[in-house]
Amino acid sequence: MPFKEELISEKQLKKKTIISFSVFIVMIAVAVIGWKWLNKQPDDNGTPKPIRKVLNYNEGIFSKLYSHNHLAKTFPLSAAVKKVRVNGSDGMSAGFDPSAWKLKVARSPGDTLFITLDEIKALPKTEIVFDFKCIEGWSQVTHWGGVKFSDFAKKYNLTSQTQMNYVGLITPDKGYYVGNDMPAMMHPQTLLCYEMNGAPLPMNQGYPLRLIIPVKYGIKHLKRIGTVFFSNERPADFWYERGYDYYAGL
Ligand SMILES: Nc1nc2c(c(=O)[nH]1)N[C@H]1C(S)=C(S)[C@@H](COP(=O)(O)O)O[C@H]1N2
Ligand SMILES: [Mo]
Repeated sequence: MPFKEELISEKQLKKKTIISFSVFIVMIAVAVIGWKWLNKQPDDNGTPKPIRKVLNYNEGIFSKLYSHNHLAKTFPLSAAVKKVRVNGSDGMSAGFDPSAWKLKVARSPGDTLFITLDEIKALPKTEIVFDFKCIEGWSQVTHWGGVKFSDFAKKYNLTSQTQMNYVGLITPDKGYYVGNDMPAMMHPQTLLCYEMNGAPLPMNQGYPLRLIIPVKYGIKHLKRIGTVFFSNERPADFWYERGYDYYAGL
């Protein structure tokens, strides 16, 4: 078919230009008004309410999609880096006395266990090499050792506690705290971890005990656990209060 050139008069061209430009201006105005509106909305844990609604909706989809039979990918020992990055030191204040440390487990009101590191080390040890992912955009294949939280729960008869919806973890100085859903805590790769690269956890990596929860982003891997408690409501969460997603699943 021969190419038929469409001739547009100068007048038509002008009209088209005006229309395009007006559409552009209207779009900018909508964006500006929308942005202003969003910023005037009430805050829900560090995020305007409409955005929090979207986050909660996404969370619902992901928590249904990822049954906790799904395992994080693991790697051979040789893939683990020797120089492990240190990220975040909230709740790791200098006054900490490791010799006095015991893990505090609040089973129920008036029923609190205090467990020593040696008692935790006496439980069956599990090791994992996986890709540790931080929400800031970096990841690193790292090697950890400790006791599965599920084995720990069995040993200390936390049967009714593990039927609750959440586990809260708090540093001894209360400066960092997270809440994790029970399926993620009872996941077979979730560890109360006391070793990194086959050696005791370094101080800045959470000595004596940290959480390793490979189905979640780094923010949920609380370093230096002081207290563990159980709840049906969401425990307070440091980064949730600063606008991040509560679930932070992978
Ligand atoms: N107590 C405590 N735990 C923490 C943090 C923190 O600031 N304080 N930061 C978290 C974040 S954002 C990440 S990515 C990981 C980093 O663990 P690493 O320092 O062993 O690499 O720890 C998590 N656990
Ligand atoms: Mo992180």
